[in-house]
Amino acid sequence: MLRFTPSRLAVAVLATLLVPVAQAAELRSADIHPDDYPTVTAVRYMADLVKERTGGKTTIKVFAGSALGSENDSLEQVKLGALAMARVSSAAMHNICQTTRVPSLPFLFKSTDHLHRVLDSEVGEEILRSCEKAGFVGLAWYDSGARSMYTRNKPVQTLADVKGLKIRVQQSDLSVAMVEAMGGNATPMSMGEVYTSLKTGLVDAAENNFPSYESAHHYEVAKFYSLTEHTMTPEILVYSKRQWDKLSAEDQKIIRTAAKESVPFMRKQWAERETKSRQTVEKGGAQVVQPDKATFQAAMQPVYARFVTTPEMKSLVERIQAMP
Ligand code: GTR
Repeated sequence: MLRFTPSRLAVAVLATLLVPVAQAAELRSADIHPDDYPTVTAVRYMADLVKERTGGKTTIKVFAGSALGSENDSLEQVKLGALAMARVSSAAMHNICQTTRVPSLPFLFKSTDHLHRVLDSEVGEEILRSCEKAGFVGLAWYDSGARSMYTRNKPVQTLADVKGLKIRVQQSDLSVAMVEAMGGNATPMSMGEVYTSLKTGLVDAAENNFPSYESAHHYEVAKFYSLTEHTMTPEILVYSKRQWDKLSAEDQKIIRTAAKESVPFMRKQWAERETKSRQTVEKGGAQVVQPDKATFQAAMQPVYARFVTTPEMKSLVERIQAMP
């Protein structure tokens, strides 16, 4: 009679099937910016912390330079759970998770310090948490400075100069409303289309911070940068709720903590990059103009009436305005 004697190999195979082995996971994160941009270096910094703290078990690979598509494409993938993370402008979340509109409201923050205090406070956390029901775990806010208007043909010195200009804006109702309140014709499109649109004259103007104006080469085709500083829309790092719910509590904690720890790193990089980018664009021929900001601010007031409508939004705005 044949007797089955398990070989050593069979025992080993059986053991691996029965003993739960910690699975190595490579998470993917998307960013439209190039490798050296502070949002990208910050997520890579976070990735190093996660790798170290999980003993190499969990790694995060950052796909920079729009390798995974536009911000809207990435958010769709994150929502479906096909992509773990995306670093996007919070404007890309405006129509998905309405409270993210709050920190983009025009002329809301008194200073960069005020912005940091708000984003680091319970208000910032509340807004991040509010996106979970839409399928996004908000991990952190990153800096994005202030956005200002830049034009191809003539500098914007006063509000009257904006009238009738075709201006590219981010794909958000609030971004459209802000430019319309200034008297411009808003043309929403993704960041990847802006350079060509400015170059060919499809639009007359766009608006962004110095680092994006520089790294996307917009300054080469729209030379007048007017310091309207009308919004301080921050960047946001979101994680797929679908994927999040599959993580162990320990991994969730490691990822959350590492994301938070990447914030001071990012802020330092950001401050340096803002200065450097301004120098680069000025050397490259851009003219920086100081407009009459008060008229811009006054023109934006109707935007509050239209977008700050729910008790939740009103309370967030009041708490921000009351913060030193
Ligand atoms: C940049 C931001 C990007 C992108 C871009 C835009 O400041 O970092 O994520 O949203 O603006 O204007 O589309």
